[in-house]
Amino acid sequence: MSLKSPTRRRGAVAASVMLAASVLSGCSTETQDQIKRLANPETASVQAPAMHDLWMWSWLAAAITGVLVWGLIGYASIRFRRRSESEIPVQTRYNLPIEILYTVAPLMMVIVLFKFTVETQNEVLDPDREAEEVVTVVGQQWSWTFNYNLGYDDESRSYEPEGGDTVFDVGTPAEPPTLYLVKDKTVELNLFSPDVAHSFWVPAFLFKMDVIPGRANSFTVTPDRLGTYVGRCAELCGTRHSRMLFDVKVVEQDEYDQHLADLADQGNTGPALGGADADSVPGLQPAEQGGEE
Ligand SMILES: [Cu+2]
Repeated sequence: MSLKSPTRRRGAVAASVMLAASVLSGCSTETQDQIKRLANPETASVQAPAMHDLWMWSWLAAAITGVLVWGLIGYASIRFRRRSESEIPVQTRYNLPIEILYTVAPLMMVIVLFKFTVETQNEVLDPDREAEEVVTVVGQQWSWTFNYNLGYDDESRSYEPEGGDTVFDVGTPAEPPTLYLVKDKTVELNLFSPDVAHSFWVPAFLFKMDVIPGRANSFTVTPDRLGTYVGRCAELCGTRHSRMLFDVKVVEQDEYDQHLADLADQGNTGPALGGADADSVPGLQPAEQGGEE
């Protein structure tokens, strides 16, 4: 029996349908939801959906472009294939309309993607968004220090207490720290590094920003879902980069206040810009505070 017999073919189709069904039904609801979001985690901030939409529409645009290109490749290779040994198909070169299309079409796509990316970026990084809490995040080799009520003063170019006494929490590679944030409250996160470049990344916020020595990066975010989320360093920063993990705990206001009070009780008061075992680079400390060296 040849492979092309109808029975064989029907058998093959039935087998692949069953395989697809069993593979898909084997996925948990969580995995299926994640497939629907094209691998994005469930968002946990007010700003995240804008980035999620950009992600989904970009994939849709890429998929349409892909299908169109694959279709044209298939069509061209069948319609214009070489039909005999003696004759070579028509060779098209220097066709001006086609050359212009090749140049203009990708340019248009890049312009459209650029427009939507800039619009999303402006919305997410809106510098006029008012923050109600302020935290200075220190990324140090190889963990994080969270300074609550510590802001950055542009004029004096230094970190100053803001909105209360500064308390901090230091993590180590063995004991990753937890960043507490209040649900529905916009927080300003100032990013400081005493050593090398790190990157502050919370996947559930669909956001990361580099932590660069000598540069005062900052952004605001409004967590909108209670829960604990993973965070990590997204910049290869040395031997134990992979251990540079932390948790983000989005809580109600009273639990946040209690956490800050607990840190004060433990004696974790005042700014800590060096981290527990950071090798600070001289000259990168803001004026007066110096950090721990
Ligand atoms: Cu790092």
